[in-house]
Amino acid sequence: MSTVQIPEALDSLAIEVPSWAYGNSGTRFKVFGTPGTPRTVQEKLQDAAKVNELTGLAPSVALHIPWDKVEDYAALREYAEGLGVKLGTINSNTFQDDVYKFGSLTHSDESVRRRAIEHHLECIDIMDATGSRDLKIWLADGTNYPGQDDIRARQDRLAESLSEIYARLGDEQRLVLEYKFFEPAFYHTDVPDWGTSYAQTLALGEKAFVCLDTGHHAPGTNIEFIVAQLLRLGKLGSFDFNSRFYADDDLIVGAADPFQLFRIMVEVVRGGGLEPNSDVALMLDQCHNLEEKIPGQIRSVLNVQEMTLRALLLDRAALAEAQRNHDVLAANAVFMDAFYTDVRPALAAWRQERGLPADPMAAYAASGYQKLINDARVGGTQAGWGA
Ligand code: AOS
Ligand code: ZN
Ligand code: ZN
Repeated sequence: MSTVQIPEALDSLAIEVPSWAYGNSGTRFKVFGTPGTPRTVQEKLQDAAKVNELTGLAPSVALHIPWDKVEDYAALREYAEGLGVKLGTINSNTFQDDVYKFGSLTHSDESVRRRAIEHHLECIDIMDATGSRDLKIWLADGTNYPGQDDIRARQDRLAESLSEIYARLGDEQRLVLEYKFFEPAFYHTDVPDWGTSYAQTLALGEKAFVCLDTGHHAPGTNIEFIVAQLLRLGKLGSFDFNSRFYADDDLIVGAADPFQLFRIMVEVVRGGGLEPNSDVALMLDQCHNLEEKIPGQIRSVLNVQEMTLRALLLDRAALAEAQRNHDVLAANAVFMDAFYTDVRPALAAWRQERGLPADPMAAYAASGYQKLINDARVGGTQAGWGA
């Protein structure tokens, strides 16, 4: 019998899954196709609904426009709700058209900026139909060589473009601006860090927030410090969770460094990020190049759940006392005790109490769903990263 008591706060944990995680993806060297890969956005939603059905953790699905473009978004919303999931964040895309070679919202040519702004306004129209709250903007904008463009003028143009997009948001809608320190641009990126995203979103207003992708920092960056700071400033809007060994690897969250995920969740809890009505949305931004996609997503949401529970179990009173006494080793021991707690048996029991499978990974393997989709989804073009 486990002695771990699960706090109520865990009941409301919700992690949004990305539609693109169910499509084929790879590196610039090769995209390995897998059987059963969705051919349509509806099939991606079916797979996401399976993840939610087995874990109870993933009630919404992020879409990427135009990868998930359909004629009728209200109908897509109904379709998703029929499967028991909601349509979540709408991700804009200004990184794959030739016209954006030298930038999108920051481009020096007014007509290119106009086109990029119009794309975002269209994304907000889609949000109106899907009932989505968040517009997530990640820009590939940047330069490769010093002197290539005026980096300060690009900030001004970014601010101007964003303010036009922001003005179109409804009362209940938000804009989240994601930062990334490099790639595809290699000299400078126009939104490289949380400070830039913070400065830009602060200027926009209170419906604009920062999106923190855990894979978008230089090695060694103390990400939990950024989490603490943004929560303190009331500007942490969302996470794109994934893990990385080198750059923007987009691997399963908690796989490369579970301790880092724990430390991040400790700050999320500390900053009120799990409380009802918190501003913080938890999302995955991952690709499954080698592993099967649906179990890859199940493993991911379970990893977030496990580290969240360990963070909730941190004995904050004992920690505060050790900190007050400047007892460095005692404080660290309290912290590590929470991290080393094996919460898996308690979570298995907790799931069963809620009518969920004790082991969602095993339940998926036994469900026959993979064979069903492998057989059914033949013909047509399989969706991929960008399809
Ligand atoms: C790109 O590196 C970012 O992480 C974005 O969130 C992007 O939109 C996402 O990875 C889907 O391509
Ligand atoms: Zn991301
Ligand atoms: Zn990324």
